[in-house]
Amino acid sequence: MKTLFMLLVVLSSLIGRVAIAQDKFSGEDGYRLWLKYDLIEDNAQRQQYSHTLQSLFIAPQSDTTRIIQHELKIASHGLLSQPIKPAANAKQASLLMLKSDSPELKQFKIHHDLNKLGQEGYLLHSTADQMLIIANSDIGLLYGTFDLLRRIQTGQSLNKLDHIEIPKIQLRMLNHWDDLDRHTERGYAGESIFDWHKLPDYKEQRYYDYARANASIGINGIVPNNVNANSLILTPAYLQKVKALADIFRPYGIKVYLSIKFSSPQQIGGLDTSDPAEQKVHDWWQKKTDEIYALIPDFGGYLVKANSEGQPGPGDYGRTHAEGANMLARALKPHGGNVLWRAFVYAHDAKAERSLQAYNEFVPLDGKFDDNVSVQVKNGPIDFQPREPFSPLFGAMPHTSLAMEFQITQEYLGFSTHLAYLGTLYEEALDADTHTEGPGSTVAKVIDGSLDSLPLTAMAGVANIGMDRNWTGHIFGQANWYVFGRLAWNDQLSAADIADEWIKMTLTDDKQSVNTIKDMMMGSRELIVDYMTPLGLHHLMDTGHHYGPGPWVDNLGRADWNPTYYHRADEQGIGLDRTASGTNAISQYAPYWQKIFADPKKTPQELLLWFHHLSWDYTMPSGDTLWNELVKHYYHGAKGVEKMQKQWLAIKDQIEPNQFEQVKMALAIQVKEAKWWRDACVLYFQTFSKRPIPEGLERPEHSLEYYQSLKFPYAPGQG
Ligand code: GCV
Repeated sequence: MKTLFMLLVVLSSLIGRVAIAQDKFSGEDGYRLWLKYDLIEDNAQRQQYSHTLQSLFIAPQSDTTRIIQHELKIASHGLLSQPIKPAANAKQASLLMLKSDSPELKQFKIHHDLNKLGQEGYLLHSTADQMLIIANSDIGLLYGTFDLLRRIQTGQSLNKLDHIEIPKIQLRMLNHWDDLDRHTERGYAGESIFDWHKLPDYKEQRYYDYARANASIGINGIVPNNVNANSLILTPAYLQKVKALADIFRPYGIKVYLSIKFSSPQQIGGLDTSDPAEQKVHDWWQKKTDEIYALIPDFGGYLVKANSEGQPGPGDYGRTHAEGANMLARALKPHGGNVLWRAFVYAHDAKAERSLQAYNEFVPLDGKFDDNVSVQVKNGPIDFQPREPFSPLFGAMPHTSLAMEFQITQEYLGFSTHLAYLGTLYEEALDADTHTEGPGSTVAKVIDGSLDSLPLTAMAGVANIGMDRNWTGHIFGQANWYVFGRLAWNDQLSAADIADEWIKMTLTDDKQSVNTIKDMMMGSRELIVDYMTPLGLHHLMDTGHHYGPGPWVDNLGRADWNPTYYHRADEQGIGLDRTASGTNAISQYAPYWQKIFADPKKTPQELLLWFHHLSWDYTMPSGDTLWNELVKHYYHGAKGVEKMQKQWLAIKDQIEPNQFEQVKMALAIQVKEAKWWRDACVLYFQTFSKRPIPEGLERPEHSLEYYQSLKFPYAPGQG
């Protein structure tokens, strides 16, 4: 009897555990991203849309129109719980997808010049009882479909629509820093989604889902392999694998590009040089490029990291970046391909302070690049820090197409456990006014070509995508993928509006919760700036993996790898003097900014220590000393994360349990790590300032030695 009782106890506890396990992992796990299409619960709202999605006229059939039909089918089923039927003819359809040369279009009064839609634009036009999506291509129709569905998902009216959308930027690309062994450099969401070993035969469902998600936000190019490239990618076996991906992505409007190693002619081609001045090197690239196009007729082109962080490049032969880029561009030109040549360079032997180097190398080459080359520039002059001023290259090369490179993966912003909505960072960078051609010469205008009307426009985002079930590690990481795509399509959209869309499609449509989440998102990046690198500080992270604080690191092989190089804290004060009395980096900006950045009183407070070395007692606009203000920023950041945590916990009932739990767990980590950053940095800087932590602020939990002793040999994403 006793044994039976014990057995029952064990059994029931096991069942209990299973139940708990199921609870925790059941429900929405984030895989569906922003394309959930859950039933619209409000009857009136549902009815408004059910007329539009009653019957569809679309002709003729192609892989892309089949994708459109499928998308509308699942959306209609999910959002409205109704099938969308095929209409016998255009007159009877509630929703029409028409190419601009369709005979059916004649019965409608369209007052737009449809030519200007180009190959990707579309027109959404509603009449009293029909909705039209008009485009010059199937891809335009696909983009129009996702726009319509977004309007429905976010509860917008479809009445009297007459709305044209044309992407402002031609190449809207994700750059994956994924290695061929599936390790992802600076990736925090699991292994690479590209399973090179099983390609080309095994085509994961994830590839299609990934393509669909990208198409829904207008991304039209992907680079599946790391810029620290492996030359194997250009061997015949790997090109077959690349072809398999390109075939999957094509109907979604996505072209594949490849990161190439500049020394490939030697590494896989048997040549004794990769010198771009040698004809045999040109010939090798031409042959290789022709081979790629024979397999992938719409291949996008090459992305190149050259003479940077140990990568080979034209500089190895005394040639310029332009000579290297143009050699590749000429091989691609007959096929319509492009070169994205990265400006992230800091030479091994350069004496100049690091933030100056890209400008020094590239500005003299302005106008020397072929018209199918775009120089891809990181948003700031150092390296994707929580805050940087805009790179001085923007606006300084009016005769060269410049592409924007943003980082979506959070290498320097807490990996995948810190909630950081990057929409505000991207917006700040795009809206920055370079003043190079007078007021209004914004970075956005430089890269979308409207300032200098250049032939090629591009925006690239370093992807945060991996095999994690929710794609990005953090549910809110999805918002960064989303906002990148939306801004690449239209750099004038606002980060707040995009957040609004994303929240409604991904998390909840409860008004109050939407506002709470938006508030969290919009302030999140600034909190990270505060608890990691306030007032213009930068590059304070630990070595190699870049996880956690390491402002004390001063022993690395190159001076400019050390955080001490950037903060320059000493007994007198803190900050890097980039004015004329220091490195004179301000001279690379337009005179308008030079005047501002030269004077600490005029420099925006958030960039103060980027440009100036100031005394600990320097009086800040608040009247407080620099030391006190610095410490207060650190505390403000950490406190703000606790507030976010409370905000999230308060909306539990409005969020799907699994999504809720994921974010809750991540926020708990973020609260801990924000304090870690705060305490480690404040204690370290205090060794120089020798001033107390202001009254009323809690004391750090551990000693500086403790923080300095922490080691993380297996932190993810290392280079
Ligand atoms: C792909 C930083 C990162 C590297 C990255 C490099 C780059 O240095 O830490 O991992 O390499 O930028 O953008 O090329």
